[in-house]
Amino acid sequence: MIPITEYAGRDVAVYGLGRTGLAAARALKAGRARVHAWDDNEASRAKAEAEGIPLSDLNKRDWQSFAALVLSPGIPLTHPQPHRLVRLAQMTNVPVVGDIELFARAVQSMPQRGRPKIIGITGTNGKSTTTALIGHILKECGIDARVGGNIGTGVLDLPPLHANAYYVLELSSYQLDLVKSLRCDVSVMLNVSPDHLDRHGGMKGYVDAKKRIFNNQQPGDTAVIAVDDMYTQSIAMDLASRGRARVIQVSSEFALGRGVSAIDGKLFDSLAGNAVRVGDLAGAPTLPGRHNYQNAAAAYAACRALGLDAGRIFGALTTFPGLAHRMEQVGQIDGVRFVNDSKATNAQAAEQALRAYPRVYWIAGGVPKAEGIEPLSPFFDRLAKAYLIGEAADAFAKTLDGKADYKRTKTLEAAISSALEDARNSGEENPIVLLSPACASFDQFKDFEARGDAFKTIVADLGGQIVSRSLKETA
Ligand code: UMA
Repeated sequence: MIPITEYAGRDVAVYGLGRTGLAAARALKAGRARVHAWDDNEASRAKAEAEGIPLSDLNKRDWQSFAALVLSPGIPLTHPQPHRLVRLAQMTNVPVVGDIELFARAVQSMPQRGRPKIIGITGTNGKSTTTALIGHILKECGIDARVGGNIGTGVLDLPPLHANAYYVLELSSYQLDLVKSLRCDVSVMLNVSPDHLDRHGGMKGYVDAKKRIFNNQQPGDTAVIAVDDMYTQSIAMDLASRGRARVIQVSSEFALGRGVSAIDGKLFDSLAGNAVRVGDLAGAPTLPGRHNYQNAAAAYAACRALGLDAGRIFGALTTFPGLAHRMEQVGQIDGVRFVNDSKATNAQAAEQALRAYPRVYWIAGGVPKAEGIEPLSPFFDRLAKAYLIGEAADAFAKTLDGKADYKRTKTLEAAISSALEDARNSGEENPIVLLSPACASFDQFKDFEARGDAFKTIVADLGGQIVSRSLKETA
C-alpha cells in the first residue's frame, strides 16, 4: 500500500468503496487522515467496516469540514450529470480528486532524484494487454515493476513508492478526468474510437480526457502514440508541434519512416531513421492479430524509451503469458487447442478473436447486446461450427441460418463437449475451440471472469493439459 500523508490530521470524504475507494481509504488512514467513507451499497460498506474503515453517511454531513472528496472513477463527475455528492463538494469548495491524483502528488512530493518512474497507458482498446505486457517486459529485464490502475488493482494498493520502482498504470478516461498533477515518464496512447460518450458528454469530452495522459510531460519524457486512427494522428501532430516530450509514433498499419511499426506481425524499429527488423511476432503466441501488433509495437517503443535493449524486449514479447480471459490459450486435448476469450462481451471484442484465427469452433452466447452478432458476418466463413449457449442462442441461430453451421447447446459444458468432438474428428491439425461469447454472462455466470474460469475448469476436467501460464508450450 502507498500511504497518503498529504491529509494527515484532516477530514477526507471517500465516496465509493470498491477497489479504488477501499485502497484510497486504507492509504489515507495509514497517512493519518481522518477518513469518512461511504458507499450506497450496504455490502460494500460492511466490507469496509470489517477492515476498520470509518463510515459516515456523506449525504448527511456538513461538508465544510472536508479537505477533499476522493471519488471513485465509476461515479459521474460531469456527465450525464455530476453526482449529487460531487455537486455538494463543488458548492462547498471541497476539491474532488481521484486515487491517481493522490498517487501523482505523493510522487511529486518526493525529491526529484528519488522518484519512481511512471508509465501510463490509455486508449480505447488494448490498454490492459499493453499495460500487462510492459509490466512483463520490465520484470523480465530485472526491473521492480508494479502494475495497476484500471487493469484491476487500485493504484494505492501497489507497494510503497521507491526510487527504483516502475509503476505501470492502465488509465481509463474516467480516471484521467480526475487527474491534474500526473506526470508520466512515458505516456502511451493506443487508439481512440467512440466509447463512454455518455460519461464525457460526447466525443470531444472523451478525447479531452484521454489527452490528459500527456499533461505535465517535460523534455526528457516520452509520448508513445499509435497513429492508426484519425484521433491519435491529430493528437500526435499536436504534441509534436508543442515540442515538449519526445513523441514516438507506432503503427500496425503503416511502415513508419521514424518510429516503430508492426506490419503483418513483423516488428521494425526505425527510431534512429533506418528501419531495423526486430523480429516476427509470430513467435509471440499470445499476441495474435493486428490489434495485438499495435499493443506490441507500443510496448516495445515504451520500453525502448526507458532505455531497454531491443533484443531483450523482443525476447520478453515472446514469453508474455497473456491476460486471463482475453484470447487466453488455456490448454489442449488430443491436439485440439482451447482459447478463453470470455472478456469478449460484445461483437466488437469478439471480432478481434475471430480475426486472429482463420478457422474456429466457436462458442458464443449469453445475454446478447443490441447489435447481436450481425456485425460479425464478414467472419462467418471462418466458423467450422458455432455452439450457441444461453439466452442469445435463438437470436444468434437466426443470424447464422444459411451462413454457417451451428448447434444450440444451451450450456457451456455441452458446448465444449460438442466442439471437442467435432474438432477432434475433423482431421485438422491443431483445431481451435474458441470461447468468445459476444455477450454478457449474467444469465449463467456471476461475471465474465466466472465464465472464463468455468471454461478452464471444464477443459481441465475433460483431461486438458492446462498451459495457461506458459503459453510458449502451445505455440
Ligand atoms: N457507488 C456508489 N454510488 C454510486 C455509484 C457507485 O456508492 O452512485 C459505489 C458502488 O456501490 C461500488 C463502488 O462505488 O462499491 C464502485 O466504484 P467504481 O465503479 O469506481 O469501481 P471500482 O471497484 O473502484 O473499480 C474502478 C474501475 N471501475 C470503473 O472505472 C467503473 C475498475 O475498472 C478498476 O479496475 C479499479 O477502479 C481499480 O483502478 C474496471 C472498468 O470497468 C475494469 N473500467 C472501465 C472500463 O475499462 O471500461 C472504465
